[in-house]
Amino acid sequence: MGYRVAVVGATGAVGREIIKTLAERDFPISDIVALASGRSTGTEISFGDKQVLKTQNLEKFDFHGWDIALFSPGASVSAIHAPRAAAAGCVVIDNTSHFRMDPDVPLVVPEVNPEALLGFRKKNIIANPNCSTIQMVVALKPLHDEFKIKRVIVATYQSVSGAGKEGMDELFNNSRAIYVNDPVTPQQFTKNIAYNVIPHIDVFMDDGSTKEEWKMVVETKKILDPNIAVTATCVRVPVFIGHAEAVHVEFENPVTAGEARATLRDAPGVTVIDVREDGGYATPAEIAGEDNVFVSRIRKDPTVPNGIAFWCVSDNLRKGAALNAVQIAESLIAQNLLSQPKAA
Ligand code: 11C
Repeated sequence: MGYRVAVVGATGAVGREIIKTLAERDFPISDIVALASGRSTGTEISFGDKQVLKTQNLEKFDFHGWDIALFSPGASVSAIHAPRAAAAGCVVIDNTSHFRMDPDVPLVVPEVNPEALLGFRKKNIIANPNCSTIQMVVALKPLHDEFKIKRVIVATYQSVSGAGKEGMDELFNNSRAIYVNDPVTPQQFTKNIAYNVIPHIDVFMDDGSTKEEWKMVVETKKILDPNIAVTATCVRVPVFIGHAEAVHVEFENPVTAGEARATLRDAPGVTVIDVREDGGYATPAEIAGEDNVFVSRIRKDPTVPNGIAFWCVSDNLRKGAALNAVQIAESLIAQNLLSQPKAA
């Protein structure tokens, strides 16, 4: 017995990763459909070793009779089609920013706040957080439980795959253009991304921060604790896959680097790689394709009372997007929150 699962935005970088993750984790599926905008209709995508899905047109698709829809198109597409799927009785897990701050939509990282899923029936929609938020809260949660966080200062180093396949193509093409002395024309990014870093992700807000930075603040509060103060600087770097973050945390209670390290070693979804020698830390190139959040460089921040600094790295397409969405579906099943699968 399995569920009827729709994957929306199936031809994008995250959509493809969702289909791969469902197959790898042997998610209980009786029927799966790949959906995309009209122009991608007919694209073929492998599901596991044996099945090839031919993408169908989202606009014309009837969600009645489908159990779960994992959405990863643009936010404006989710805004129209996620409520349509939800109204048809299909549980929507949406990876876009559109519904995240809706008080009637749970925003969930299963290692952090699985209990928030209890409220999902209000709209039949669950939101998947932003990739940079997900990896940070997975690392912060066990530390908050033990030592109570007051304030977080984070600087991110975000890979171009956060901007989709087009972002990856632009890094490749711009790097090549520089080598062969061709002109470089930025399209997905505001400046040349090859051999450069750009302190700008998503649009500017009125206060001078960017929307990516705002998301890290408000999503962390919604998922973890509204009393935690967060300030972020989000930076695009010329890396294909894997976001990195330098995180400085001030706690209410005293904590040593050893205690923080021991707490993180026991935490679900976290791998500690922290040897104080050359190469004794994780970098994006090594963790691409992995499921966990990797934490390194755990040390005292002596500039504040009860301060700890660390470095964390995670695959933004997996834990930052596809894997977290599939884990939400798995958590719904584990908590008996889904109705019995619908027959095809
Ligand atoms: C990036 N974090 O790296 C973004 C991508 O709100 O879901 C995901 C944007 C979002 O560009």
